[in-house]
Formats: sequence, C-alpha cells, structure tokens
Amino acid sequence: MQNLMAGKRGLIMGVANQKSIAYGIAENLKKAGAEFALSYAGETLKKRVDPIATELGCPLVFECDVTSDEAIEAAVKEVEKEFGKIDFIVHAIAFADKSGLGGKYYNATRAGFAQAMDISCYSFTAICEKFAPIMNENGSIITLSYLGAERVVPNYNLMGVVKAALEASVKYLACDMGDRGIRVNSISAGPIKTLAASGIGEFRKVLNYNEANAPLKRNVDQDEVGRTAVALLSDLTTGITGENIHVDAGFHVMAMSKDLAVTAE
Ligand code: NAD
Ligand code: 0WE
Repeated sequence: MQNLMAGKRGLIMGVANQKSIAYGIAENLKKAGAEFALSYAGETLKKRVDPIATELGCPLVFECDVTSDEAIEAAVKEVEKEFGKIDFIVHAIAFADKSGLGGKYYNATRAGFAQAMDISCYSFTAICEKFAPIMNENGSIITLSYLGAERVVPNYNLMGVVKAALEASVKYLACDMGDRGIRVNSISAGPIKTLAASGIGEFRKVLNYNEANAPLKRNVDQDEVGRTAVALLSDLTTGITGENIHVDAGFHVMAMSKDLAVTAE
C-alpha cells in the first residue's frame, strides 16, 4: 500500500474531528503517499481540523460551507493555487435537521427536506461540476452513503431518501465525467460512532443490531472505510465507476435477523 497514491493530490471535505470517517480516509491516503488539502464547515471546527492538517502534512486547510456556491468556487481557486490540477476528491458531508431523523418520514418539513438535499446531495453534484476543470484525466471522486438509501432503516427517514438521491447522482455523474476518464463512486459504510452518529438517539442499538446480524459478526471502523477509499481513489480500481461499495461487514446481504427467535411464532 506504501506507494499506491504516490504523486497523487486531492481534496478531502468533511473532517470534523479524529472520529470522522473522512479522518480515517485521510490517514490511509497519507500512508499510501498522497498529498491533500482539507476543508471543513464553520469556524468552530478550525481548532479541531488545524492540528489534524499539521499531523497529516496538509499544505492547505480552509473553510468551505457547501451550501454556498461562492464558497465552492473559492475552494476550487484555493486548491488550484496550491496544487494546479488534482487527482481525487473525498466528499464526506451530510446534514439533516433533527425533525427528519426520527418519528415518521412523512413529518419531514419542506424546509428540512430542501436543506438536507442541498447539503447532503446537491453539494456533491456541484463539487463535481466546479472541480471538473482542475481534475486530471483518470481522476477519482468518492462520497459516503448508507444502506438506508436502499431499504428502510427505522429513524433514518429523510436521510434515507436523500442518500437514495445521492446514489442515483453517483451514476449520472459517472456518465457525465466518464468521457474525461474521471470515475465517481460511493462507499456505503456500516454504522460507525462519529460526531454525526452521536446526535442519533439509540445509535448504540443500531450498532448492536448490525454487529449481531452482519455475516462477519462485527461492526466496521473508520480505518476499514479508509482503506477501501484508498482502493477506489487509486489505480487499482480504474475499471470501477458509478459503483456503490458496501463496507459494512456484509450486513446488506441479510434479509432477515440471524436470530429467527426475535419474531418467530
Ligand atoms: P462527521 O460528523 O464526522 O462528518 C460529517 C461532516 O459533514 C462534518 O465534518 C460536518 O462539518 C460536515 N458538514 C455538515 N454540514 C456541512 C456544510 N453545510 N458544509 C460542509 N460540511 C458540512 O460524521 P461521519 O459519520 O464521518 O459522516 C461523514 C459521511 O459519512 C456522511 O455523509 C455520513 O452520512 C456518512 N456515513 C456515516 C455513517 C456512520 O454511521 N457514521 C455510515 C454511513 C455513511
Ligand atoms: O448519515 C448518517 C447520519 C448523518 C446525520 C447525522 C445527524 C445527527 C445530528 C445527518 N444529520 C444529522 N443531524 C443532526 O442534527 N449516518 C449513516 C449515521 C446514522 O444515522 C442514523 C443511523 C445511522 C447508521 C439514524 C437512524 C438510524 C441509523
């Protein structure tokens, strides 16, 4: 893995702290020899992200709230000034208002729906379009998704619908960007205790259920997602685009709880 990403440069969006999935990806990209910039949302995260950038030897760290076209355009300029062209982008960003993450899906509000789609889905499309001119041929772009896009996961609700749209956009973007050799894929990660997850009531139950029912009988971690991300961003996977790879200890293949006693009789 040492030289897999040697000479490759890119941008990682969505590191909030050392528990972020984006941090697990960044650590592994660093190990593989890549060089990258970090972007984060909100001044309050600066004090968390600056030391991480130092640790990982990032030559550029900047704020970028993806709800702003100007911020995304400024990000392209910053990255171009530092690196010229880049080879990869990691999008590890999601947000939905609490009203969209529990109770009934249909209680999502118009404003909450629009905001969750904007931050967690549209931003990926905008980033692909705005960064395309400074991407090298054979570049690779990834985003993060979750099984709730494909099937109903209790309480994931609005985020499930938004991730379904994100996974559909991965396919259309793969088609749009394929003529320049740029690949677009997603990783569907199993549940991992991060800052975003800590805002979810009963997240421990989700972790326990996945651990008990996954074929591998355990949960995954940020490092495992990070290693798959390196594969998708490297030249090991030049034939893969428009794909959604599950890094979930196999949980997604199960149609029923391993313990049939839960509902039998
Ligand atoms: P995290 O809280 O560490 O990361 C989420 C990031 O989104 C944060 O850095 C936050 O600042 C950023 N963000 C929110 N609004 C933003 C905005 N307007 N502009 C820019 N950035 C913004 O949590 P995480 O679990 O590492 O989440 C990363 C990705 O992984 C998300 O897309 C999430 O849906 C996905 N995911 C998480 C899990 C899990 O169980 N933790 C499982 C599958 C997929
Ligand atoms: O994508 C996610 C969660 C993303 C997320 C988390 C929050 C919490 C704080 C988006 N918006 C917010 N808004 C907040 O105010 N995951 C894949 C993690 C997750 O969330 C769940 C899960 C899993 C897994 C919610 C219910 C059930 C399972």
